[in-house]
Amino acid sequence: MKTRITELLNIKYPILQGGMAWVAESSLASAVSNAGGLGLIAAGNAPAEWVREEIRKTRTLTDKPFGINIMLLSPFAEDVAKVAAQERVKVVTTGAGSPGKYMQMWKEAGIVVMPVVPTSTLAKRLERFGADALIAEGCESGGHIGELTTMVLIPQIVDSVKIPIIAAGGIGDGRGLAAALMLGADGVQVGTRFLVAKECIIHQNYKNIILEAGDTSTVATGRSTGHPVRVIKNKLARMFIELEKNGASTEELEELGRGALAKASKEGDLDMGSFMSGQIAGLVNKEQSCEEIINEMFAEASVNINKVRKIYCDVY
Ligand code: TUI
Repeated sequence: MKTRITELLNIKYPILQGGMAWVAESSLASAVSNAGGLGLIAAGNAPAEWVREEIRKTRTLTDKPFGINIMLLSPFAEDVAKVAAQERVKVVTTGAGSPGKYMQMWKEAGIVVMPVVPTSTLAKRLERFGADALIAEGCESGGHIGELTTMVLIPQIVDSVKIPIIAAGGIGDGRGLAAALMLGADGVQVGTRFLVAKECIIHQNYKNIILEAGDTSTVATGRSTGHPVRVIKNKLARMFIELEKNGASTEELEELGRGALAKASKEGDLDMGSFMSGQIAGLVNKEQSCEEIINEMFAEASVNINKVRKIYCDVY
């Protein structure tokens, strides 16, 4: 397969693994890259030295390109940004903010930079700043989200910039992949489905919660704080929403959320963990290797694209 993304990243399939904090480390990233996609190590809120170690570990596990995802709300974002340049990682993706101030440093280090954007205004700004491609992420995604859905966001961003667009949010199988290509994307980013990958090291309770989820199992919490986060509905999510309804302060809400990602991914704490997940969790119902996931998605997309092509060839 050849798209502007496979060419830019030198990968076999135009698929990226989402930069999932407390989830995406060397095991998952190397497995996705070895399967022909682009694996990512998620820096999340981790210190820069952890990120450096994971980069080095990943290099021992794959000789294929991989990247790191920098969460710009992290207190260590600046240090992680420097580690990316020092280690000369091939690719950096960013989330939860604008990476404008780091762009020059990364470009000078020869890094391919692909920020996540939730609007076409930010897309245009980051294209001007020198982004190589953009990940347009709809609010079907898990974790920190914007306002717009993937269906409306992708074509509008595709029309507003010249650089390639990777679609994210709500893509979990070959149908979603085919749809994203139809909307004008050159590739896709997948998070939720990789949560249940065999090479993903999260607690089995987290995997089970995703495998058992239905279409209405997630909720966006934290709209009142200006940082909405999509999670699986559980005791913590309900407490959070209740507090928000009663006008709790940002500090109070932050206190409740502190450490909750680790409680989900490391301890599998079903009540008090923050199980970030996209709305597509309802169709994620089997554990597979990253290679099986990627091969199945591209085979399924091909069948669906041919089905639609046949209908159109008969008519036009
Ligand atoms: O970043 C994500 N998803 C994430 S980050 C995360 S860790 C976290 N934990 C607790 C609270 C908050 C985060 C979990 N999931 N996705 C990419 C993404 N970026 N979605 C939306 C955005 C975004 C939002 C605003 C990107 C840029 C932006 O810019 C605002 C500005 O500065 O113009």
